[in-house]
Parts: sequence; C-alpha cells; structure tokens
Amino acid sequence: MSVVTDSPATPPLKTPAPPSMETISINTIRTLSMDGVQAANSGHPGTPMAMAPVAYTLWQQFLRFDPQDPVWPNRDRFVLSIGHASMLLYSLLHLTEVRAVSKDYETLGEVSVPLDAIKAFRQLGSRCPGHPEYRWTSGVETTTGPLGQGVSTSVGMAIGRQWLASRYNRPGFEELIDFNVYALCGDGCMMEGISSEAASLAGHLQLSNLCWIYDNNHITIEGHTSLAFSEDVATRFIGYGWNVTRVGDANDIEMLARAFRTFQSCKDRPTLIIVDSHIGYGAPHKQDTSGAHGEPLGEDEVRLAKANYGWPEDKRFYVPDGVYDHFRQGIGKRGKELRDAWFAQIADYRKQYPELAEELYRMQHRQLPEGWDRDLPAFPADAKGLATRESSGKVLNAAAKNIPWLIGGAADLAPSTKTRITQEGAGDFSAENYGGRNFHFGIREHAMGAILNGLSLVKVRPFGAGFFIFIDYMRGSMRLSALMELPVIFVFTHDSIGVGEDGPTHQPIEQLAHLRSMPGLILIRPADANEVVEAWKVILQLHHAPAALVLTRQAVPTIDRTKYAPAEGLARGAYILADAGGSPEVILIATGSEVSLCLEAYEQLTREGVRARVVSMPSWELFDDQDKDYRESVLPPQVRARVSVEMASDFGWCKYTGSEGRSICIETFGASAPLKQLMKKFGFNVDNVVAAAKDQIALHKGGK
Ligand SMILES: Cc1ncc(C[n+]2csc(CCOP(=O)(O)OP(=O)(O)O)c2C)c(N)n1
Ligand SMILES: [Mg+2]
Repeated sequence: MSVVTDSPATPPLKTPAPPSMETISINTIRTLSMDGVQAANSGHPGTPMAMAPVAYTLWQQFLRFDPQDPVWPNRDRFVLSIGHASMLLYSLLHLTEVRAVSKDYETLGEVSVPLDAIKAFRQLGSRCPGHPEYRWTSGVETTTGPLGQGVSTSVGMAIGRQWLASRYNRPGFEELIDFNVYALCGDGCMMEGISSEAASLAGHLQLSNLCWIYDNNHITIEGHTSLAFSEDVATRFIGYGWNVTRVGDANDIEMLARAFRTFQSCKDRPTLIIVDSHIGYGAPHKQDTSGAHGEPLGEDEVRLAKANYGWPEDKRFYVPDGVYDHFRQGIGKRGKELRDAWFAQIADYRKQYPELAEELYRMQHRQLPEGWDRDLPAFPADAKGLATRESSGKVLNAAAKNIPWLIGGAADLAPSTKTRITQEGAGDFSAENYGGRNFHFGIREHAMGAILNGLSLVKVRPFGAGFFIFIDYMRGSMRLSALMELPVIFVFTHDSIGVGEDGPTHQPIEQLAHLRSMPGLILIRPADANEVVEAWKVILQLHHAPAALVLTRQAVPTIDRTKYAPAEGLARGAYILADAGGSPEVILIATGSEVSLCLEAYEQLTREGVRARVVSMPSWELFDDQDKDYRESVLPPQVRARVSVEMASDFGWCKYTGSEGRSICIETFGASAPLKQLMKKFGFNVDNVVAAAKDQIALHKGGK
C-alpha cells in the first residue's frame, strides 16, 4: 500500500525542546557533585547524582528556608542523614547562595559554600569537608556521617518543634512555630538500629511535622542490599504508625511534589516517602552498582555521564547561566518572604507576650533567664548523707523551676535517675500533650542521645538520663554532641560497683575512661550534695559543650564544709579539700563517692602525724583547663607520693599520679554482691588507702 502525502520528501528537522531550567538546575547539582568528588579523588558521587531531583524538588518547591538567613528559628530543617552524599548538600548550599553565619549568630555577607570550597572538597580547611559538619558550614543543620544518626536527630528536632509550638504559639500567633523537619536517608540508615528506635518513638508521638525520605536504591558498599536486607520497609513503618508513600522514580518531579504535599496534609503521624532511585544515575558503566558509591567515577565516566545529561563534557564546576537566578526566584524568594513575615510577626508577639518573646530570644542565644540559680539548694553537713542522684534530682528541680525550657527525661529509668521534673504542671510529653517537660524516651538509649542532639539543635535545653553503664549503647550520639559542641546534659547514675547486687553487667568500669577520652565532653563526678549543686551550676552555664554528670546510686556523706574547703572549688575541676598544711607528704586524689573515703584516710593519717592532702577532682576536663599555676598549686610537682582512688579502671590516672604513683582501682568487671562485700573485695576501705599512702611516701622518700 502506498501512502500519498503532500508533505515534502524530507520532513523539517524538529529542534528538540531546550531543557527546562528545572532539568538544568538538577543536572548542575549532579555535575557539581561529580566534579567535586573527582577533584578530591575521593567521596561518593552516585547518590547525589540519583537524589538531585528529590533534593531539588524539596528545596525549590517546599522547603521554607531563607538562604539569606539560614538560622531563622522557624525555618524548615533539612537533614542529610546519608552524610556520605555530602556533595549533594554542598551543591544545594552553593546554588541557593546560602549565607555564612558567624558563631555569635550575626549574619555575614559572604556565601557559606563558594565554588572554590566545592573545588576544594575534602581538603584541609574547606567548608566542604568529607561529611557535613554543623557549625563549620552554615546551612548544615546537623553533623552526619555515622548512618542512622541524622534521621534520629531529626526526630529530636521534630519533638522540639512540637514542644516549642505548644508553649509559644498563642492566640493570634497559632503558627509562630510551625516548621517541618525533613531527613534524607538511605539503606544504611534503615539498617542501623538507632533509626528503628527513633522511628518507633516518632510514630508513637505522632510527629506529623516529620518527613523521612528513603533513597531505596538497593545498593550499599558491598553490593546489592539483597546481601543483608530483605525486610519490607513500608510495612515496618506502617507498623510504627507512620504514613508511608512511594515514588517509583526519583526523576519524577510531579510524583515527588505530590508526595511532599501528602506529607504536608497528613496531620496525625510522621511520613516516610520511599523513593526508588538509580545510584550513579546517567553514568553508563556505574549506574546501579556499588561502584558509584564510594569512589570517584573516573574522568571518562564523568564525561560520558555529562554527555548523557546533555552537558558540555569538558566543563568542570560549570553553573549555566540562569541557575542561580532560578533558585533565587524559587526557594530564595519564598524563603525571604516567609522569614520577613515571621520577624514581623515576632515583633507583634513581643508586644503582646513580652515574657514569652524574651524566653524565645534567650533560648535562641543559649542564654539563661535572669535569676535562674536563685532557688538552688545548699545542703547541711550530714555523715549519713544522700546519694548524689538524690541531690541531683533536687537541684535539677530547683533549676527547672526558673528555666522553663530545661526539658528532658530518661530511657525508662527516671524513678532511678531522679530526673523527673516534679513541679506542678510540668507534665509528661506525649502525643496528647506536646507541652510536657518530662520525656519518656523508652528503652532506647542510642536514639535518646540523638534526640537530645536534635532538641539542642532547635535550642531548647535538653537533658537525658540513664544508668552509666549504658553509655555503651549511646556513645555514637554522644560523640556527635561533642563534635557539634552542643550543650546537651547527660545524667548518669549507678556510677560504679556501688550498684552492688546487680553485678558486672551493671557495674561501670571503663566508662569513665571512655568519656574522659572524648574531646569536648565535660565529665563531672561530684563527691557530695554540695558538689552536685556546683556541678549543675557549671553545666547549665555551658554554651558549647555537652556534659556528663556521673552520680551514685548509694548514699554518700554530705561533707562538712566548715571543716573542709567549700564546694565551689568544683568549678576548677579539682581543688584542695583537706590539707595538713605545709608541704604535703602525700596527695590523695579522688572523685565522687571515693572522696569521703579519702577524707577518712586523711583523718587517720593526720592522727598518725602524716601530712596528707585530699584533692577532690570531680572533673579532669575542667581541671586541665586551669592555668599552670593553679594546677601546680593543687598538685605540686615536687610531691610525687600520690594515690588516686576511684572505683573504676585506672586508665589515664597516671596523668595525675605520675608514673610511680599508685591507683586504687578496679581491673575486672566487678562482681555481684552487697556493696559492703564489694568494697572489701576491691580494697576500697580506709586501711587500704592509708597503706597505699604510706607506701607512696616510703617509695618517694627512698629517692626512687
Ligand atoms: C554507622 C555507620 N556504619 C558504616 C558506615 C560506612 N558507610 C558509609 S556509606 C555506607 C553504605 C551506605 O549505604 P546506603 O545508605 O544505601 O547509601 P548509598 O550507597 O545508597 O548512597 C557505609 C556502610 C557509616 N558511615 N556509618
Ligand atoms: Mg543504598
């Protein structure tokens, strides 16, 4: 059959439609990420290439974020839980021209991530380090890299938002605090236990302001996820009480937008958007393989991928005309309008609710209210005394009375950790009462740590409590508190073999050494109730450091401060508590419950005519921070007869006792028995301390 047609023999060439600004912008994110990784010759290109459309859609169409003011309090939070895909975030921060913010919250003019920083990805001093670091790169909402931490932190941010909204949104200002929290995660985040803990709690608390986006690419480092992961994630999250939706193709902007709208309209539960994507999208030999995960694509593959995108193959770090402007017109314009409107609103709010506005201001600047310490107690001397967890509970409550945004809870141990805020109206935080100040984290230490970080990142003052032994379950998130310099307060009780019958599984031995070796974290193990007061004073005034308050389960005497030095010495980390006068023959150094034991030994030594000194050393970190003169006044270098007494590993003590000093310590895992028997077994009694002191004197007198 012949077809008669009046068209010319050769149809006119159709010019293909030019790519939209949308496509060009997405491909700019992709190529910047590829080029950054290639230049560094290290990093993860594949996921930024795949997730660029997802990040683009969220930022350009939905995120309420003003690049000109990336610390505006009511901004939506974006958490890149897949920290290895850091180039995705750096590309976004660069293209949206996010401004750098100084540490004192003053917005500066320059951009946070200039192109040169991307070119120097992973190099010393670059604003684009291997994984995103909070406080180092403005616009990075939390440090990520250890998988699972980001998503779990996002739960803390979402909880913080609900608490803030409950306290500060008032008639006429119902949406003063209404930000959403988005977290982008991958297979690794889904596999890590911490995210299950956090997701479980988020579902229970019905955090409808929380949206996790799961990059379901079926690839991790070792290959296909079928190697180790076959659960039905959607069903799992439905089981947690989440709203679960799917986008079958990461390049489908319309479906992505629909999914984000679904999230926004869901008012009674968190949302998980499962997005199917192709890691290394567009790279002909590496797409869908783990080869696109942890190494540069290689020059040739970069060129081929660029060709696939219709990109000039040889251009590197290329930002086509119009891309910056495109983002300015999208997220930039929307963000600025929202931000300006919010500040206008807060000005009215300040007129109507001056006290609440002042609270918000102080909180955002990590300041305390006037008179925050006016109700702190003082404890009279008492030989029987009380457990430091008990005195801590009293101090916490006295502080909480005057610091409304001091909020927190325990991992199901509040009756033991004594961390409940008991004042009337403090309430319990729950799906029904987002204004409660007592949190129930459940038996989820690791997620609790991350949630505390999230709470701190939205600037409330959080504390979290548990048994000291279980820091082993939360060190991953504690390390991030320290790395991010967040003033999170960790309260740990049951701090030694003093727990008695519970035995070795519950007796901390190496935990003190663990935490003391963590840079930036301040550990305080107070000796008695008045040191507890001083410890809380120090901790509450911290701006940029987490603290671990380590407390006893068992009663310790309240030291007679008319006889011995005042507890204020705690602020300097270590202080002379008792001194025979003149140059001491021996120094006894102790922390926590062992300080009273040293005082008893001191009294006996004094009776025997030995000039001893007792140094209470609740915090190594605070002491190490003192000037040399002070340190040497407490521990004079010429006095080499030294005994440290601590019911834990001696690891690190030689720093203070010297290589020929003596540590009365525990080198095993402890044992299950009543405390008295344990003290005897492990040598924590006056006779043993006195004997060790005399041995030391003899040793050093001998000129050894
Ligand atoms: C807690 C933790 N364990 C291990 C790693 C090392 N690691 C980095 S990325 C990665 C694989 C992650 O796979 P996935 O989340 O699916 O990311 P994708 O490769 O798809 O981008 C691993 C094991 C890590 N960063 N954190
Ligand atoms: Mg994956």
